[in-house]
Amino acid sequence: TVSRALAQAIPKVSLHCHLLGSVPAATTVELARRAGVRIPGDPDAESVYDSAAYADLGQFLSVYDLVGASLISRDDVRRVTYESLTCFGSDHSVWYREIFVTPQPSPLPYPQFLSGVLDGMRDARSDTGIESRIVMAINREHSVAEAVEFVQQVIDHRVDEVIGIGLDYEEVNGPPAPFAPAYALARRGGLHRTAHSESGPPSAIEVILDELRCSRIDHGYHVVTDERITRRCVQERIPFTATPVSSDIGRYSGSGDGSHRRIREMVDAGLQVCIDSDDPPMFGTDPTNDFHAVGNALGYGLDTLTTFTRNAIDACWLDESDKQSLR
Ligand code: ES4
Ligand code: ZN
Repeated sequence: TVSRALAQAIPKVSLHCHLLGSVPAATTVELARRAGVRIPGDPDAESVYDSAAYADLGQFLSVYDLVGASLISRDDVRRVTYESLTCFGSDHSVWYREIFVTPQPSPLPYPQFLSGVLDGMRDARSDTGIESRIVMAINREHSVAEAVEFVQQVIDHRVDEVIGIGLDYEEVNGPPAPFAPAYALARRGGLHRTAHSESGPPSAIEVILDELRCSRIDHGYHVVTDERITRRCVQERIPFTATPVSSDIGRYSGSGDGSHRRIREMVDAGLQVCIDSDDPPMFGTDPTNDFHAVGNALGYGLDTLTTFTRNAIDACWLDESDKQSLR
């Protein structure tokens, strides 16, 4: 185990944090009020992200959507991007981050939302040195046609900072296979690909690898329940982005150590595990806290915790030449 101070000092590369899930509570309250968006319970900054109140993933996602609906100007988007990135860079030793961006709940047109994110990235980089890229994420609860349209929009407005796509929102409402056309379009457009698989069967992981042609898996804890698929993922060095705190609170609640236990099994199996914090303020966590929590729960010291960072460097989508500067 390591102290919180040491967990904080460990250099980190963040591959699994959502922009809309990274807005500080006080900012959400301010922007929602200004936008005329009502968050249930008429909350203040102390209660807006009361994670105990998320009965299930759907309830969490409805608050998450209201955060997005509160971003009504390009500067709102710039601000939340900036606040989240500077916090990661200054307070949690995150040197590089690939941000999941879902512009769908915001009323802003895609190009304006994108330019707000780019502004925030540029300002955060010049103030704290943090590097970042964008992973545009499909809402799997919406139609495949909308997903294809979204990926086409990403390609039409392509900038160097947008390096890939993801598949977000509730897996039971949007299994991966039907999204193959959207993923094929992204692949032809030169975009990297990942997808969430947190609750699904192990077979969903093979669909994500073989039909969506993804190079990593978000969560994927259930991989260890299938020996053959586990062996395959070890052999192919498939990266898994685990989020210990959010997965315990959000989906394994009751068991207390559900995701941690799975993470140990994944590490012991020789899988390439990365650690991240998903939606930090919404789940009362941050990158330091997730490293600290997993270290504490599983008895990992500096050696294993830095391996998580090394895995994330290997797994990230920077060009080899840019990756060298992180190694
Ligand atoms: C999400 Cl499935 C899921 N889990 C956590 N945060 C999210 N944001 C969007 N989809
Ligand atoms: Zn996630």
